[in-house]
Amino acid sequence: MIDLRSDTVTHPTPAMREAMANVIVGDDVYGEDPTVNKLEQDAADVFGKEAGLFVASGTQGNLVSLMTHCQRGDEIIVGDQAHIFKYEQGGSASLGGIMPHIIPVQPDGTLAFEDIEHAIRGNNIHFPRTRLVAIENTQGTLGGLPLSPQYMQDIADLAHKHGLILHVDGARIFNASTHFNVPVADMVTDADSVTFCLSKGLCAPVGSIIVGSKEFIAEARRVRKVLGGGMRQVGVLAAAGLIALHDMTKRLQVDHDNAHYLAESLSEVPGVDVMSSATNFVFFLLKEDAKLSPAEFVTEMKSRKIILSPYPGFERKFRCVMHYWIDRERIDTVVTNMKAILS
Ligand code: TLP
Repeated sequence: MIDLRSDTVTHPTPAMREAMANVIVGDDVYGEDPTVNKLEQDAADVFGKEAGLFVASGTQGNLVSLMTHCQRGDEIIVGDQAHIFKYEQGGSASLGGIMPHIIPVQPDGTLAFEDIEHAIRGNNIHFPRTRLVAIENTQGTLGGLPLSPQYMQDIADLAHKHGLILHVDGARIFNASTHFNVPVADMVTDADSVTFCLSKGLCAPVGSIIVGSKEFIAEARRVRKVLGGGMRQVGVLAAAGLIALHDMTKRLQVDHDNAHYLAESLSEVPGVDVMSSATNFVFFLLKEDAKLSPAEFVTEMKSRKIILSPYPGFERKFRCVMHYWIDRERIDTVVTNMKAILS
């Protein structure tokens, strides 16, 4: 099968499977799993932060971060296209009592500073308290768009100028740092917390990490526990996470080059409009006058062992995500099959 739906579909690499089989573990709720402790400290070091916390998923990382930073009734400023707002079941509201104040995500993936400033509440008994700004890098829904180190610094400065916290949903922050060819620490220098995912393009089977100050992470550890996220001999997963963090982050340019190659090749397929290509994402539209309907297209591709699906919430917009298990040969196979069924 060639699965293009997401980089979340990646299986662990052979090196990860070997490391997982041989790892030393302990009870992480007691803080006694040496592999988890190493992963958390290594991640903190890589990001230039004091401490790290291994969590089950990106969704849990964002939720734990927001619930640690905010009190019930607080408000966060977040983009209307952000994963936190669109694809996390409103968990910060339903579980944390945190209200999202949404502002438009700009076509380049950023939040406009005037929109942020406009959204900040004054000190008035009628208003919730604005506590935090959340920014996503790379911005997923609009196409895996990388936000520059300068923008990240500016938004941190803006948040802090107004006494607000900056949380970064950096599920794919290594794709952004690869794009700009800067160390990931330089992307988040003054961010108060960052969540990043080991289980997407970095191929670990499970897990994300939150990094931030020692004090913040100590509190986040409590919140993770109450959300059912205290995991015991989780070194079996952290072993794969260490390879994700140290090795797999170094190869992401290959995925970006492959995305570019796929986008160019797709422009020759009838019935398809390439909408965007950035970092490891390619979005295309199956045109109204295409030979097949979206459902027929998906079924026909599946019968050829290629998995594609419309992006959640869209009928004709498809996302192809490049990752370790997709090479040029597989891309050629995808394009050849699409030409065959859409011509
Ligand atoms: N995104 C998934 C789907 O949920 C859409 C994907 O296939 O891209 N932040 C961002 C920016 C994400 O893209 C995702 C996952 C998450 C957070 C949540 O991560 P998980 O799936 O580990 O909870």
